Formats: sequence, C-alpha cells, structure tokens
Amino acid sequence: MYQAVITGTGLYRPPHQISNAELVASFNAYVERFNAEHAAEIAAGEVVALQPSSVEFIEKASGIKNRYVMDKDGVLDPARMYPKIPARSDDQLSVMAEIAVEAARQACAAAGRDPSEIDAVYCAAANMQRGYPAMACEIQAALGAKGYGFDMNVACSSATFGIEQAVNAVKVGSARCALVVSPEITSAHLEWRDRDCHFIFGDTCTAVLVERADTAVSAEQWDVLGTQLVTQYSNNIRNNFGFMNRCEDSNGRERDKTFRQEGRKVFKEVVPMAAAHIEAHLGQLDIAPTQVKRFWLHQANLGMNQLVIKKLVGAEAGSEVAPLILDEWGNTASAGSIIAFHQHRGDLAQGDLGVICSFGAGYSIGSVIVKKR
Ligand code: CO8
Repeated sequence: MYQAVITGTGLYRPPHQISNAELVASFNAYVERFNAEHAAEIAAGEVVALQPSSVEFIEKASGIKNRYVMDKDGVLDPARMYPKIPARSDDQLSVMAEIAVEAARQACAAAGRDPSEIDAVYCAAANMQRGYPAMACEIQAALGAKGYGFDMNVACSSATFGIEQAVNAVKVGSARCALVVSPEITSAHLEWRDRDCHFIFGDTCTAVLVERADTAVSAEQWDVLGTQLVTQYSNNIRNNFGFMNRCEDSNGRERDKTFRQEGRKVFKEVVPMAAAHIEAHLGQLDIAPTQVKRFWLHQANLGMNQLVIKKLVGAEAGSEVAPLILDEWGNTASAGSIIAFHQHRGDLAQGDLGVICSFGAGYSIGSVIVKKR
C-alpha cells in the first residue's frame, strides 16, 4: 500500500456574481408580475398569491450574501428566472468539461504536474450535463490525461466521496496521480422562482489532485490519514429530474424536477449526524476534535456549521476553526468544503491536522482527515 497525499487544488470562479439585493429585486419583480397576472384567480381563492423575498431573511437564515453564476441575465430576468447557456455542438468542449479543465489545470500547476501525468479522473458532482459519454472521459481527453475516468454523483458529498475513490486508487497502485473535479452548475437545477430556496445555490468548479507520497513533487503536501463515508436514505432533499421523465409523460419542467428540500428537517437531522460522524472518524485515529486545527465544512448554512463545531469542540465556529466561504459563494453543492480547503489552509504549519467534511442529500456525509507534511 502506498501513502496518498493531496498535492494541489484548483478553483474556477464563474464570470457573474449576484448579490442578495439584486436577487431579491428580480424575485420580487417576478412576484409582482405573477400576482398581477393571476389577480382574478387569487381573489377567487383558486391561486395562492406569492410572497416577496427579503435580503434580511436570506442573510439571517443562511449567512449567504452573494453567489457566482455562469449566466446572470437569464437568472435575473423576471420573465425567465433560469440561466441561458447556449447548447454546443458535439465536437465542442461541453460547459461542465470546460470549467473542470480550468480548475484541473490550476491544481496541476500547484502540484508541479503536467496534466498528461494524471492517470485517473473522477468527475464528482451533484448533476451531470448528459447521460454519456461520461463527463470524466471528455475532461480526461481535454487535459491529455491517461488511464481512466468516470462520473459519480452523491449530491453535496460528491467531492469527498470522489477523494476517497482517488485515495484508494493511489493506495493500491491503480493510479499514481488522480484528479477529482467537481463542476457544480447548480444554477441550472435551482428553482429561482421559489422563495424558500432561490437564494441558496451558486456555481463553481473545484479540483483536487491526489498522488503517491513517494513520487509527489509539490512543495505543499497533505497526508490523507483517513477517509470515511456514510449514507442514510432520506427524501428531505430531492430532485426527480432524470432520463425516465419522458416515459412518465413529463416535460421535465415540473417543480419536482428541480431542487426541493425540507430545510428545517435537514438542518435538525444532519447537524447531529455530521458532528457524530466526524467525532467517530477522528476517534478511530485517536485524535480528539480539539486537536484539529481546521474544519473545512460543507457550506450550506452558517448556523449549521456553528452547531457542528459547537458539538465537536464546545465553542462557536470562528473563521480560525471553521472558515466560511458561503457568504461569498452560496451553497456550491459538493464544491463548498473544497473551496474552504482551497482558500483557507495557507496559514497552517507542518504537522497541523484538518478535516474536510461534506454533508447533504442522500443523506450523505464524507470526511477526509489530513495532516500537513
Ligand atoms: N424571504 C423571506 N421569507 C422567507 C423566505 C425568503 N426568501 N423564504 C422563506 N421565508 C419564510 C417562510 O415562508 C417561513 O415563514 P412562516 O414562518 O410564516 O411559515 C419563514 O420564512 C421561515 O422559513 P424556514 O423555516 O424555511 O426558514 P429556515 O430558518 O429553516 O431557513 C434554510 C431556511 C436557510 C433553507 C435552512 O432551513 C437551511 O439552510 N437548512 C439546511 C439546508 C441544507 O443544508 N440543505 C442541504 C442541501 S444541499 C445538497 O444536498 C445538494 C443538493 C444538490 C444541489 C442541487 C443544485 C440546485
């Protein structure tokens, strides 16, 4: 068995950003328009009037202040309310592959590797652009990488679950330099007309390179001390979009074909699960939570992260312990904990311990315990 190390990360930042004020202005314009168009049905009690959104609610309930998106105009147009991303021909690089290649090149540069040295590609994300060929095969070809690639989806835990696949492949010798890319174009699967969730998500792509320690060349390396994954079935976060929709005589545009959740239940059920999972995983390695210098947690909700940290170390989550990126990025599905790791590890010293942990739909939780070399 070989020791696996993380040698580089990359982060794609989409071209547009939307503040809460811009988002709420467009949502409320949509609500006004809807209520005016349906005034007679609303008066007759046949249609329920829509309620406006508010910046104050969004910030207080979630901690989110901003999000990046692939297309801003389509999202903010009250007559459209979803991104406009033109179709590409089969011989053009697809959108998900394009952003994955950019993040992957950054990770390779950080690790001192040429992309042609990659020999395994995991495209791990909450949504895939198409059924097949696998996004990973297209990304592999665009990078000039070798070996094999496949797609995997465990919603918000896709990236950590992908890291475990990469770590295991490196450990047993089936890959020497494995890439985990998480292109998360969440804006395409968010119902921007629903005030309960219209503020939650943002787009991005992250990349993580996992290599054999004995052949790694980067100046900065993180020993992977352990990975642990768990799933427990729940309908509380769900999206029924899929290839069977046509057979169900669905046009794929019904409300249940985009993200839905019971946010309160998710909050209540996932916080104790995530804290217990991290504590048990650390316990297996004889590490007390208080010995961990940094927790790079899933970025869905500020309050959730504060509670997880309180359960683990008995204190509020200051940015020293659990850095927050969702204020700027929103919930970027599986990329959130990786963005936190990418942006907030530079100050840690040799021997410092950290935990990357995702939690989300499934339910799914994935933890990766790392130590700086
Ligand atoms: N503006 C003003 N008022 C609002 C708004 C709004 N935008 N939205 C809701 N309200 C109102 C509600 O109607 C409600 O009113 P009332 O009390 O009169 O009924 C009141 O505010 C409170 O509403 P909630 O109970 O819903 O508010 P919460 O305090 O629970 O906050 C959150 C809502 C922020 C959603 C919170 O519950 C939360 O963050 N929960 C955790 C969610 C979570 O972690 N989910 C993980 C999902 S991510 C994942 O797994 C990846 C999926 C794949 C990605 C797909 C891409 C799209």
